[in-house]
Amino acid sequence: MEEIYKPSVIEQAVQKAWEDSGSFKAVESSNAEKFYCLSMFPYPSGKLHMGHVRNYTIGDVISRFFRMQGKNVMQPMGWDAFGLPAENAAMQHGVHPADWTYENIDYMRDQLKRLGFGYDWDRELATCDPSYYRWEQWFFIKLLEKGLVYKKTAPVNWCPHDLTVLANEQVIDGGCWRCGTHVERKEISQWFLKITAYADELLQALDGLDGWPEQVRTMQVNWIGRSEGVEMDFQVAEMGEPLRIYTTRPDTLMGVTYLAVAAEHPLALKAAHNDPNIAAFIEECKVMETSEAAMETMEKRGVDSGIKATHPITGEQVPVWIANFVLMGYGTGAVMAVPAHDQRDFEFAHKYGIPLKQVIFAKDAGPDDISDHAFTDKGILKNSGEFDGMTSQDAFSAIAKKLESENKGQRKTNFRLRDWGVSRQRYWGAPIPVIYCDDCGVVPVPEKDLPVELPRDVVLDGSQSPLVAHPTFSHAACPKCGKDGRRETDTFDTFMESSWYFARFASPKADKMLDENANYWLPVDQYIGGIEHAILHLLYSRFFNKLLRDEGLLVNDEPFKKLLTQGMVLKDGSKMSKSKGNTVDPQALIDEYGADTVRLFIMFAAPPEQSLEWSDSGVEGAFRFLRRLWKQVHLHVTHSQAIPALDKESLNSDQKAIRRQVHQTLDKVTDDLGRRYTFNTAIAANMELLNSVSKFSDTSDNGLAIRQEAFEFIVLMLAPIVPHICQHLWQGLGHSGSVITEKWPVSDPSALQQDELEIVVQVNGKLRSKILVSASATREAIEAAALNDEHTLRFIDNKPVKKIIVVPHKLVNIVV
Ligand code: HQ5
Ligand code: ZN
Repeated sequence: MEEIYKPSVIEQAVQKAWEDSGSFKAVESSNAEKFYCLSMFPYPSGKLHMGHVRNYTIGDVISRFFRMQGKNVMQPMGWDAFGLPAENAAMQHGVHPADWTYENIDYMRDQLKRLGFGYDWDRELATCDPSYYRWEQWFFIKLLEKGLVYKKTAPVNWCPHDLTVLANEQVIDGGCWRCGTHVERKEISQWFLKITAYADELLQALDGLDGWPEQVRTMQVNWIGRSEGVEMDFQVAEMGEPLRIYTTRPDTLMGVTYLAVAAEHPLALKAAHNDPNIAAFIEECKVMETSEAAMETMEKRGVDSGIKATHPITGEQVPVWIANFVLMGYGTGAVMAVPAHDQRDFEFAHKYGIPLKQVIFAKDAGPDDISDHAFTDKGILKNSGEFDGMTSQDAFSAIAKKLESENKGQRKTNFRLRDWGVSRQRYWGAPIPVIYCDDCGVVPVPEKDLPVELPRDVVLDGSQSPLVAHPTFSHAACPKCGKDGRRETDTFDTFMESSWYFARFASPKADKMLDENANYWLPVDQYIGGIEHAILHLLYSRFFNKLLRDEGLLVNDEPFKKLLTQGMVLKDGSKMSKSKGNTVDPQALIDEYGADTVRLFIMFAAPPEQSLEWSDSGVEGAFRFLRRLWKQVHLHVTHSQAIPALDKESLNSDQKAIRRQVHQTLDKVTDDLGRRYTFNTAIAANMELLNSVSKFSDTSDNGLAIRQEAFEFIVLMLAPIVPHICQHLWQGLGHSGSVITEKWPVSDPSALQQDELEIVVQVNGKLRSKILVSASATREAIEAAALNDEHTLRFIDNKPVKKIIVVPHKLVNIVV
């Protein structure tokens, strides 16, 4: 064993040995329990960020720990390779998105290998590979045939100058990111996946996900947003159809003073016919962002349509307004407005001088004044005719019942969740596999013609969609009748690819979407990733898992048994990011200190779910610890030729004490790594143990044997975290095999046994002394020992003892 710790030399040697022996190749086996550990796969954006390093180190530590515990572990890695960044890079640097992507993949793959992550690289996949997305296209067609996919018009952000659709992040202060032209709202026909058909199951099943953080489950509950309400019709004389609205507050129905409809609503278009002001307002509404965030914060504006609707209970005529905050694609495109009891309606009514009618009052004379804001609590009804005096809750039922009996409405459960729009008018994505025919309509591409490959020869200049502009891509014969048809030029949202990659990793080479190995490995036992995916990715994956199940490809209901959401990596208190210029490049640190130091620092600096503040001195400290560990082991092995066997029967109390610490530490670390995932305290315990062992200078046979055991345990316990150095130390300690194939040690009960216990002595409830008593001492013996203790006696001060309370193994309280 070398005297000096040289990480760059040993790490590469260990990595080569792993690679040569296929150490992390996972095979299906019936002997050991499987353990599928997955970290969220990266966008190949260029190089690894420290956040990736944190995410992937956590996954690797868990994988290596469970492997040592005897599990059949599978840990894969791949690339979430489609998406906008590749197109942007192409435009900025004149490089093809495919080349950019694959170059990044090569670089980042090297970085991951250099960090020593134990991936089964035979399972690697890139979602931009046609052999991957062909199955996504195949599955989409299955869903289309089942009616779980449909087309409808939906608004997009449109740049009238560049003639292109913009993603929400390409709209900056309402303007196009490239040319600054004011972005318009445009309705275009797009593909949707019917996730709402699974809304109930997606909600119910959250209860069973007890391995998920409560916070994530709550976020999904809110996102799905199940509500109980009433759907009802307001008759409109001018229109062929009544206005249908939905409310979760039917108790406020008697307080309705207007209705509001979307600018695209047929009623609005009708009103615009004879009123140029209305027509102008509708035009203005087209020039508007559509993101939920933008809708929330924009100025609420509207115009009176001049049309009246009939209140379903009072028969009153209420005005119908056209408003920019009502969207056609959302619900029915019409809402009832109760300005006295809804803040948005309140502000709108004030702005346009629409009257308010208060119908809900605080139950017990609480504040219900509506002079400067709406009263949104539930309460008691007044000004509500036959419903006066009812509670909001009773009024809900009474009003619903009345509407139902008069055929004007009914109770309805609604979901906030919308169907998932998967069309993107972009180049770098998986083509949507359908062909449009004038005679046959929408025709799916036949299975034998899959994949529909993305053409390479495109012009990316930011204007138009490259696939629309492509000379041949959109020309395709109708698969049904053979006539000239038009190929779909939209591509899939990249969340489509990340919604099933976890399953493909389990059958990566199958000549179908998934084979039986998917059911061997799934569900993922431990999933690790950022909280930013708490809603969309994790919901879409759960949805896809259910779709795959219902297609007969999977048996499980849920994809991820346990979820760990790691915290952010911060520098100087804020998130490390390029734009803030506060990033730390992992590569430079790996080069300087080695992978083990980076891994150790990142696992030591904070518990995994909390944010981690970067610290250069912390990195230094991690390196120094590894150097100290190396030195201590080196010292030990150079001073002991043959290690004598431990004679447990003849240990003195110092030897017993240090051995007890070794085995106690093992129990603690086992719990920290395998159950609590508090890697930081596991490391701290090993640091303390190393300190004690360094001070333990006993050179007797038993002393040497104890030190050998202690070092072996430390090396085994740290192996999941710093595997390279541990591999070398393991060999240094005299073992020929590889530490990754070692079994996790088990503590020796006799080592844990304690002969003497420290007991706290209180006098009148105040801590006054500590005494050592035999672990098997009787109550009487403990009392006697306490009354003999000189500190205790000083505080008793010859006063008569009234009572002695003994809490076994813990304390004695003497009352005087
Ligand atoms: C982090 C950072 C950067 C990253 N491809 C998607 C993705 O988020 C994942 C798909 C399953 C939808 C974490 C991030 C995520 C993982 C990969 N990370 N800090 N890719 N600065 O490359 O913590 O939370 O952006 O779990 O690394 O991130 S990614
Ligand atoms: Zn046809």
